[in-house]
Amino acid sequence: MPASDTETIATALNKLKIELPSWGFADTGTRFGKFVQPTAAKTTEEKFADAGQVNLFTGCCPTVALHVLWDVPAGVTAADIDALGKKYGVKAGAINPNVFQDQIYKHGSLCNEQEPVRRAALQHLLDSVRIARELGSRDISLWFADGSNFPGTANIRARKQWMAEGLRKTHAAMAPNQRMLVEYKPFEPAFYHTDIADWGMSLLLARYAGPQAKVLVDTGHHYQAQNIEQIVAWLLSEDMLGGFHFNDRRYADDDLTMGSIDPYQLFRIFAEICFFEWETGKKADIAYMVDQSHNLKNKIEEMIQTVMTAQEIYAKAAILDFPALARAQNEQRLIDAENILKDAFSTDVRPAIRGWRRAQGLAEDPLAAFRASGYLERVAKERAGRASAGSSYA
Ligand code: RM4
Ligand code: MN
Ligand code: MN
Repeated sequence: MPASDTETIATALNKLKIELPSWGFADTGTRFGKFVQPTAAKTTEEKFADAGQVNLFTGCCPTVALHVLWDVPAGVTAADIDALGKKYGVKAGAINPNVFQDQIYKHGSLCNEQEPVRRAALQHLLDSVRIARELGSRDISLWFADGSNFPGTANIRARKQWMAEGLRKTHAAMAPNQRMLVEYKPFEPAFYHTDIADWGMSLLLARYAGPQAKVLVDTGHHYQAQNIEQIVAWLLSEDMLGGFHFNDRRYADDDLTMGSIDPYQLFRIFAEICFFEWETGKKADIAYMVDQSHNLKNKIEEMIQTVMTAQEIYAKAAILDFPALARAQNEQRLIDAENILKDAFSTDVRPAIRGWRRAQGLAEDPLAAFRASGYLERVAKERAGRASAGSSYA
């Protein structure tokens, strides 16, 4: 590998920060049940401790996304969370309100036909904005389970209007340095219509909400064969891409490990981002977050695997020969343009990444180093036999 590529990779990795989901460390399940792990985090403190381990060994995960109901329930203060952040070396990241779990949200939250339910949802969003501000978190990450299961049962236009109003009121409560990220998902839990089903709906709603609202792309929230990198390119060109929830999928919102099914898809997404940055000279202001939760793999090991994959694929995109790519595109040399992508994707960037880790004082192989640390054995004993306190989904 040319020295210039090694340098490009180091520069790229210095910039790449990945936020971990608190719920990825807790026991979660499928619709059919939960397989519990003795080492799973049972409390918010344990989630911070586990996220701290991933950051310790990878050096690039300084923040952890929190779900308000699961991590900051009534009685927990910003000072409590701050103290955990200091103790474990990771700070609170994006704040995720939860307007899908309570019984009142059976028919939706901000889009609910019943005004008192809409009001309760709005109040929770406003509380979440306040919590985020107290924690010094920039991003409020919004995902709504709102939708309907049967044709004719919902007034789709009225619900859109209620959503727009609720988001506008939430936006009005934000401090100037805060952002609202609007996530979309085509189906599940609703299977006939979902109120925010795709990136166009998120984009429109974000624009209604106000200038600090952007779109959040969860890679698993698309129909099969959807060209996700095109969505990324469009949102970048509109300055509307606020963040990602990374995961991989075979069928739908499978939340499998990033890059495990289709690493080339992930590469194409990173390639669009790096291309945008090269062409415009601007740094894309994107929150890179992981949204995964595994009940078969060990959770901390899986997060380390995820972060290592993210770094590897990102490094491949960073070394793309953009001047040559732009020339090939303009001269309509299709095979050459396509091969420029493939050459970068086929490059073994791992030696350069190991070198970057050494220079950072990190272990070359974070997963092996974590396994050798004895952390899992220790927490398995400490956490054995304790039930988790509703700190995640399912
Ligand atoms: C949803 C969506 C949200 C996540 C919840 C738990 O499918 O991806 O981002 O917070 O799951
Ligand atoms: Mn998500
Ligand atoms: Mn999801």
